[in-house]
Amino acid sequence: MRHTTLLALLLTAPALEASPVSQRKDSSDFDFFYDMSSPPEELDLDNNGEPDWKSEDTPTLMNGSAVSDGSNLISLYQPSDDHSIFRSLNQSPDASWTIEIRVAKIGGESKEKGWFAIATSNKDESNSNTIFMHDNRVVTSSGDHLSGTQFADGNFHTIRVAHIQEENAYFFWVDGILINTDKNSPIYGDNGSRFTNSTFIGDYSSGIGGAFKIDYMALTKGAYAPNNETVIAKPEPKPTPVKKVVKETSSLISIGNISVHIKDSE
Ligand SMILES: [Ca+2]
Ligand SMILES: [Ca+2]
Repeated sequence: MRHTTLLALLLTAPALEASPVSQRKDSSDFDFFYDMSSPPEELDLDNNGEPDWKSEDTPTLMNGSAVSDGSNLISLYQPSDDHSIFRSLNQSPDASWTIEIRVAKIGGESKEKGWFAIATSNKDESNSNTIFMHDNRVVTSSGDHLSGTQFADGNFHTIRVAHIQEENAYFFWVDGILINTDKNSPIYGDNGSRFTNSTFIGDYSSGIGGAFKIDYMALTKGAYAPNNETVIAKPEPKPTPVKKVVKETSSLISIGNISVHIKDSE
C-alpha cells in the first residue's frame, strides 16, 4: 500500500494553532511570590539591591494579608520605578508575563470603576490595560464579564493577568474562569493612554473605592493559564478596539479618564 497520498495530506493540512496561553502554571511556581507575611515594599526577591514594590500608602499587614481600608486616595502597590519587580518582566512591548493576585472586598462602597483594579503597560507599549473588579462583575476594555457574580461577598477572589508576546494583548482569568472569548482571542489594552513599564494595583484612582485585603501577589515571566482553568463557551467578541497612542506627561499620567500623580522613588 502506498502512503504518498496520506503523506501529501499531512503535509498540506493546516497546522493547528496553539493558543498563546496553552501552557499552565500554578502561582506557587511563579518566579516571585509575595504572601504578605512580610511587607513586599521591603523585599528584594530578585536581589537587585532595590525593593521590589513600593506603596503610596503602606498597607497594614494582618494575618497574612495586606489591608487597604478604603480611605486612601492611592493604595497599595505601584511598581513604577526603574528597579521594580514588574519592570524586570516587561522590557519590550511584546514581552510576556503573568501576574496573579488573590483579593477580597472587606467593606466600603464601590465607586464607578469598582473596588479593586490592576493596570499594566509594558515598556514602550503603545497602550495600557486595566481590569476592574466590581461588586457584581469584572470590566475590561472588552466590556463586562461574569455579570451577576458576587464579588463583594468578603471571600477571596483570584485575578490572573497574562500578557502574551504581542503588543497590548492580554488574557484574564477570575477564579480560574477565562474571561476572554476563547484561548485564541486576546483582549487588547485600550486604556486611552500608556504608562510605559508600570503597573498600578489596588485603589489607585478616585474612581475606585472600598476596603479590600490582598492575600498574595505573584509574578512570573511567560504567559500561563492557571491549573484550575475553566473555559466557558461565549458569544462572538466585540470588534477589536482601535489601538490609540496618547503621549504621557512626566509627572501626571492618565488611566482612562482618571489622572494619577506618580511619585518618583527615593
Ligand atoms: Ca528587587
Ligand atoms: Ca497571604
